[in-house]
Amino acid sequence: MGQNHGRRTFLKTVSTGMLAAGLGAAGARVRAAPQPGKATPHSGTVIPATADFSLDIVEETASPFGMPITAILAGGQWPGTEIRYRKSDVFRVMVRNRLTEPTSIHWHGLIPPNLQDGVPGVTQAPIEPGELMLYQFPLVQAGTYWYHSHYELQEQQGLAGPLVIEDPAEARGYDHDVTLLLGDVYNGDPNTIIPGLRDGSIDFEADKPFVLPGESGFATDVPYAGYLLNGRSNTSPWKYAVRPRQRLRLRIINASASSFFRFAIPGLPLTVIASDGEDVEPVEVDNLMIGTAERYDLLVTIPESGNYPLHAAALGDNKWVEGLIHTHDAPAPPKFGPPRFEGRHLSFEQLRASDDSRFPKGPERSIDLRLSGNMAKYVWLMNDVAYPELFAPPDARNVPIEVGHGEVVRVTLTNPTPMYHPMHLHGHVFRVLGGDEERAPRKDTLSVPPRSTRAIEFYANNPGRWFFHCHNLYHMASGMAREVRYVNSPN
Ligand SMILES: [Cu+2]
Repeated sequence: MGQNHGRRTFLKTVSTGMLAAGLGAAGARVRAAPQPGKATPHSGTVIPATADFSLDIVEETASPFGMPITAILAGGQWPGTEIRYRKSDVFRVMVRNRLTEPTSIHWHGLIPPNLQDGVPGVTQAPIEPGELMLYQFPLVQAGTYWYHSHYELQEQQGLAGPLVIEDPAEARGYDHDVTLLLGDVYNGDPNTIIPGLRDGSIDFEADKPFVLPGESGFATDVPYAGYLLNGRSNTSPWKYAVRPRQRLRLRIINASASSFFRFAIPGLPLTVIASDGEDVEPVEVDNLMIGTAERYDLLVTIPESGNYPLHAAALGDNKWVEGLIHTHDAPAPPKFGPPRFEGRHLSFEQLRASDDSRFPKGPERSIDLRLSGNMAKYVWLMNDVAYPELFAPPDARNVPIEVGHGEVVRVTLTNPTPMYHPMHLHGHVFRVLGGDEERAPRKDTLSVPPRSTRAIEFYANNPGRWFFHCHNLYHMASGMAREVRYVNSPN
C-alpha cells in the first residue's frame, strides 16, 4: 500500500479563535456561501466559523521570467496552498480577500451544492476586499481536482492551486503521491491580451515543434513568456528525490489559463489511471496531451538509480517546462535540452471508465452546441451567441441552456474552428460518448479538437444554475460560455 494513507497532518486547521482574532483585527465581514432557501449573498452575515484551510488571497509582484508582473496568489504561493481531503470528509475552506479588488474561487471538478460553486454573477456575488467567505459541503468524490479564481482574469495572474481528495479505499499501491501543477505566465497585464489580439498588436505564431504528425498545433494564441511546473521555471527546475524501484502516483493538473501541454518522462512508461479525477482502465503510454483545466493521474516506476527528467511542452509554442525526478544517489544531471516525444501517445479513444458509467434511465434531452468564433474580431460564441463576460461584444446575451431535473442530457459539441476548445461543465461529471457505450470515460473538461464533433452526456441531478464554458480563459472572457439552468426545481 502507498504511504499516502498514513498522512493526516496535512490539514492546516484554522481554529475558530484564530479566525475570530483575525476578524477583530481586520474588521472583516464573514459570510458563508449561501444555502438554498436562505440565500443571502450580499448580507455580510457574521457567522461562527471553523475551516480546515484558509486561503488568503494576496497581491504580490513576481518575476518568474525576468519582468516584474502583478501576481494574485492563494496563500502567497504559486501555485496556491494545496488543499487535501479524504473522500467523505466535509470540505471547509475559508477564502479571505486581502486584495483591493473583488475575487472568487471555483472548486474545479467538484460536485458541490449549486450555491457553493464560486462563480460570481451565477451562484454568488464576488468576495469583496476585506471580506471572508466560508465554503462548506460534503465531499462525494475522490481524485485530482484544482481550484482557481473565476473573477475576471485573475487565473492568468496565478490564482490557482491543487485540490486532491484521497480515497481511503485506494487499492493501487504507490510510495509517493505527487502533484504536478502546470501554468503559463504572461509578462504583462492580462487585460491587454484581448484588446491586443483584436487590434492586431498581438499576433502570435510560434514554431510548432511539439506537435505530433497529424495533430493540430493551434492550441494557443497568447505569446507566453514561459511555463511553470509547481511554480518553477527551467532556470531552477522542480525536483523530487526517490529511491530505485519506488512507484509514484503523479497527479498532473493543467492549471494554465490557455495552454495545452504534451507530457513525457523519456524512457519511463506512463500508466494512465485517471482523467479529471475519474478512474479509467489503466493504459500504458509514453506521452500524453493535457488540455487546459484537465487532469491526468499516472503511475510510474523508477527502474534504477538515475535522473528522470519530466517534460511538459506547450502545444503550438516552442517553449517547454521541465522538472526532475531523481534517485538520492544520482549525480547532478546535465542540461536536458528540447524535449522529444516518441513512442506511444495517449489517444482519447483509449480511455475507458473503470466501471459501467451509464446513467439511470430517465427522460432524455438533446442539445446541439456549435462552438464558433470570429478570430479577427476575437469573439467566441456558442450557437452564435456571446455570453456577457469581461470582453464580450455589446450584443452579448445570457441565453441559458434549460434542462429538467432527472433528465439524461446529451450535448453535441461541434467545433468548426481551427482552435481547441476545452469545454468545462460545472457541478456535474459527464460521459464522453463515441466509443464503448458502457465504459464511456467520465470527465468534467473535454478538449474538443479543431474541426471536429464530440458528444457528451450528463445526468441532471444537481439542481441550480451552472456555468458551462470554454476553459481557454480568453475564449471565455470574450463570450464562449453559457449557463445551464434547471427549470423544474425549487432553486
Ligand atoms: Cu475555446
